[in-house]
Amino acid sequence: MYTLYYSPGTASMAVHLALLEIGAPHRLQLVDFAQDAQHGAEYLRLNPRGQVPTLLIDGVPYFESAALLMILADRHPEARLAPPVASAQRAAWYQWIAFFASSLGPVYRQWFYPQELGSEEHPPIVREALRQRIEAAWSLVDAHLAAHGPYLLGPDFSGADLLALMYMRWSRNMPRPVTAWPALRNYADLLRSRPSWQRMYEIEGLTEWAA
Ligand SMILES: N[C@@H](CCC(=O)N[C@@H](CS)C(=O)NCC(=O)O)C(=O)O
Repeated sequence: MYTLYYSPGTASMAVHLALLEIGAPHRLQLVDFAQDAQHGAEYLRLNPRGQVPTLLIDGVPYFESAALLMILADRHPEARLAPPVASAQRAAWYQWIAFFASSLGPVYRQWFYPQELGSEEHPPIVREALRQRIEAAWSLVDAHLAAHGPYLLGPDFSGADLLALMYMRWSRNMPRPVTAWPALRNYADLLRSRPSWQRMYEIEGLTEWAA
């Protein structure tokens, strides 16, 4: 049994999707951002970063969405969220997960949390720099998908696509949402037609960017 500490539409989404794809029994525990519950003493004992997601596995808490996705893929090989270890596909799987976690995750964080860079609102020069970095990352993914899609690993869906989908959704109110890139648009539509996406929307109570 797993317990996922989550908040709707946030970085817990990729892990929630993975649990649904796997069909693994799990319990959801809302971390109420409106109450600043992520910074409460009880939650900080589980996740000293004060962020979601946290996943309890056999009572032990782990954090970082990309890591949680990889852990779940390893624990449930029958769900085929990860290609076989040491295969060329597995190498590409690591590459894309690391790419999203390192090239997009932190930059999105800076975009959405300007106070962590020292101001309530980004000065235009900082906002522009972040915008360019986010769009450069998406341009790279778009070119890859146009040449080698429809999924990150080509013909086969994998857990890396769940991480990509979460980050794609976060672009919806940005100057250039991912749906403005042709291959990314098709990719988003393909992934949003999965039952796990629709189920996750119902459970988390989301409406925007449903499909
Ligand atoms: N690198 C982390 C980022 C987690 C993160 O930034 N979570 C945000 C929601 S998307 C959060 O918990 N925000 C609340 C806060 O920082 O107070 C991951 O991928 O798990």
